[in-house]
Amino acid sequence: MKIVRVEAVPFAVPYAKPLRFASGEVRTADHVLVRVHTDEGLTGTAEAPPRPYTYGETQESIVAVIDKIFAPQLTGLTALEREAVHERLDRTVGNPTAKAAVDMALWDILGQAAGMSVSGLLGGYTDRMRVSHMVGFAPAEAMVAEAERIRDTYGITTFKVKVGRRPYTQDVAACRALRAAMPDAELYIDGNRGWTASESARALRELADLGLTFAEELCPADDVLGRRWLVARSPVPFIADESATRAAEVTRELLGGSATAISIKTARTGFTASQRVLHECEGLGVEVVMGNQIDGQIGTLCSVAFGAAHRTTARYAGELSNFLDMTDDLLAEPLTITGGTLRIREGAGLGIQIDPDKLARYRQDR
Ligand code: MUC
Ligand code: MG
Repeated sequence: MKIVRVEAVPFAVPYAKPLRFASGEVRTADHVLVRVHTDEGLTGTAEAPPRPYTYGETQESIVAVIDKIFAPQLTGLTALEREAVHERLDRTVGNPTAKAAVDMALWDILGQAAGMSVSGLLGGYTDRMRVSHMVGFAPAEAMVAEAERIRDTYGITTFKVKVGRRPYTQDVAACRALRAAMPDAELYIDGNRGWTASESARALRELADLGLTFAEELCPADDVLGRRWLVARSPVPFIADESATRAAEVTRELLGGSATAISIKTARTGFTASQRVLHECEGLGVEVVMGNQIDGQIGTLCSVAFGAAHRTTARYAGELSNFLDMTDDLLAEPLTITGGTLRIREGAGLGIQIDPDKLARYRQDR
């Protein structure tokens, strides 16, 4: 299981409609396919989504850090030596999605070598997750229409509503319209740091009767005292997402009173570090949600493999549906969401089969 090659292939798939949120927007899935090859002919596969507004990574930087730094560091180690792999990856600061994709590709190799599913190796709790859909910025009527279409087509009844616009009253109106249209839906909000602490507090007060499940990153964690003030007043668990991208940040945000729940994203912590974050949260009695890094189908398969593997991550609906906004993907067999749930792939490893024609069509390096 010796690593002989680490491949980073940039590809670009257009979105059918852009996804907009307070910190940015996505029009093209300009991701990087990461493949780790072994001397025995096994190939582990994952994807890294560049999110410059969240981590500073770009498609070019992900390819460069893998080609120039990670690939030479990892070649010669085996897929079983994950601690040694991470020791080497950690010599480079940042670059979370590049590191996470390498980690997940290594787990894919381990699963294939063992003839077992990665989800089973991670914990094997269940074979599916309920799905939560993220509704991006649009006029309130369009947000309602989108949520109703997703509910009617896929049976999804949990929605994360993007907020953080100014004035905050337009987001309050959108949330009220969604609640009026879907009295039984689970709704929560994500501000991507768009509001100040006091705007967030006013919005939460005006949304108090809607029965929201969570509030996420409404104001910046860097506004340290304002954020603590807000979190102390939040009527629902306050999720740290982009402010808690690794275990040490999770510790800081929780102990500092800047969050009371955590979004776990395999796109940034892979499987190895996501388990560390999960176990930390379980030990502290802090709720977690499986988040979405606006993943394609490969990333979504990774998220559901992890989320379904553990009791705590399977408790709430996972954010697993944003690939629906993309016009196409690389998987030979596309993912399907039915009855509001997404299943893990059967078989050894992660079950990722790339369609070579699609890869040839969408890759950006040839
Ligand atoms: C989310 O949960 O915030 C948008 C920006 C990002 O970093 O992730 C997405 C979704
Ligand atoms: Mg978020």
